[in-house]
Amino acid sequence: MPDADIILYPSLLNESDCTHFLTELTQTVQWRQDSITIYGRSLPQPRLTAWYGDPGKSYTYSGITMHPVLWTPTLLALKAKVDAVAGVVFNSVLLNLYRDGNDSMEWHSDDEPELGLNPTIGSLSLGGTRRFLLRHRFQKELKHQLELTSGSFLIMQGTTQHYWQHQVPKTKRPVPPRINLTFRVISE
Ligand SMILES: O=C(O)CCC(=O)C(=O)O
Ligand SMILES: [Mn+2]
Repeated sequence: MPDADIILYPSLLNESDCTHFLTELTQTVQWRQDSITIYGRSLPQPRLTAWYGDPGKSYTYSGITMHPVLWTPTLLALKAKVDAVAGVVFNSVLLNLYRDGNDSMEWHSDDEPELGLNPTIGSLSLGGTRRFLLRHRFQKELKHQLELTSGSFLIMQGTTQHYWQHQVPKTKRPVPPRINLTFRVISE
């Protein structure tokens, strides 16, 4: 993929770890459903979200500012694992819970100013497999898709967010719940 730097580890976590973390995070994370304003209309986001991290590492996207809940031991254990693989000390994580195929995430880039230039995003998936689509922002014919299976870990780094957008589309196939954790570095 031109203008991108993407690495996929198909199975960072084994199946029993995935089952364990999926159950625990589903039950213990402080999930919320924020509303976003699209064309002047306020609509609930089609998924549940949560923002955890170091104190003071707030994050604003689509007009929503999220203040971090402090790390739990479970999230710190997952962070230690992904830090080591990505070679980055992440200081925050956005969690998304896709309850079924009707939950989704729209086209976007992770390019908020607080992520800095050329951010490294570490994306860990648990539960149902979902399709992850990528499209080039300026060369419309350039497209790519990945299946993010349970236990997979996707790193997007370098210029990826400048040139590419990504999404998790809705699906009519029956899919089990999925949690995705995108670890990030919020700069001061
Ligand atoms: O659920 C995913 O795989 C993608 C999540 C994502 O793009 C994000 O949180 O910014
Ligand atoms: Mn994203």
